Amino acid sequence: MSRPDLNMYYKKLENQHLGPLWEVLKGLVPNEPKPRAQPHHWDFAAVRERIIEAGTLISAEEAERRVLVLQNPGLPETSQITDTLYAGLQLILPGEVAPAHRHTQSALRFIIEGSGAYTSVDGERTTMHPGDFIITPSWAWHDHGNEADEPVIWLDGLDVPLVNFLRAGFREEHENAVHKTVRPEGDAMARYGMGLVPITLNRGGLDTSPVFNYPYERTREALEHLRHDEPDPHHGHCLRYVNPTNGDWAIPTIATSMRLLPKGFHTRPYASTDGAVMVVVEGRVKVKIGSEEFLARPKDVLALPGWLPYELEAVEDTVAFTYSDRPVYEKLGLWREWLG
Ligand code: 1HN
Repeated sequence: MSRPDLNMYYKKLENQHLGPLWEVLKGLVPNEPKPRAQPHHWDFAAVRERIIEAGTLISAEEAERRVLVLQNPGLPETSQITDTLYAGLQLILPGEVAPAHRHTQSALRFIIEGSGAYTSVDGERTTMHPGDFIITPSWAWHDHGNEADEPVIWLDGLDVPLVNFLRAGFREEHENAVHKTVRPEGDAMARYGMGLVPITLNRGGLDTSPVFNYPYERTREALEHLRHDEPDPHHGHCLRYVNPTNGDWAIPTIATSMRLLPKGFHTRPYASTDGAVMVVVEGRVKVKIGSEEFLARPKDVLALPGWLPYELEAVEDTVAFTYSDRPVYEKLGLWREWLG
């Protein structure tokens, strides 16, 4: 039905920077979340070719960070893997340095391939191994380097879309490409990662876990011990990475966890308001997200949009890492889950 009177009225409103709520109300306040992100699977073997090719075209120093962004097909040109998260795959070749900078966005590195590169966080280095979960806290100086003899590839996960939405992004370049080492490797682990913390630590703890490398070897061992339990019907054997100073998630804006799914185990359908990114570490797993199905292998990455039910079926014993922005939803009273 054409309403010339209304259309003329809307023109007048527009000129005065006004708008009729009744035209947009249902979109502003949906019955339930409608993520723009789509379920997606990145096959690592295919992506790896493009990453190695990038290594022949641009240096880490020139690129500042040599990264291929995982772009969700439902969110073109946003550099987003879900509606609120960023993901990219970074390559550093032997002898290269990715120069020191800092920003208010929090970052995680999940090591995919290669050993012996390091990342330095506020002057302490940690050596990377596949499966390690490494943290760069908000506003911490960080640079990466590869003093080993093989390429190293990791997944970067950041809260970039969220920080940009909040207009809270700040960055600085360090005057030196490589931050000077001020503490020996292992210092943070010794102080905070052994079930002990300094007696002088404030009881409220620290926002971000001071343990900035959670080595895969230890995570894998912990999961192995859970095998004699019944797996949780929705999560399998799943452990969350914890900030030892306050018991909260290791990063204040990003939840991280690692799960073991025994061969043949099939999770019940599960959905939650937070969007998530999954990386397969070991095994082979059928992943059903909404109405789409993928077969995922080690190093493959999956985008799990929020509020879309997913199921996992382990074809072999499977280990998978997941990160999401659940802590933000929780802190804002917006976290909901659906157990199918
Ligand atoms: C960043 O600082 C790194 O430090 C990687 O390695 C990816 C993506 C967006 C913004 C900052 C890094 C990034 C990033």
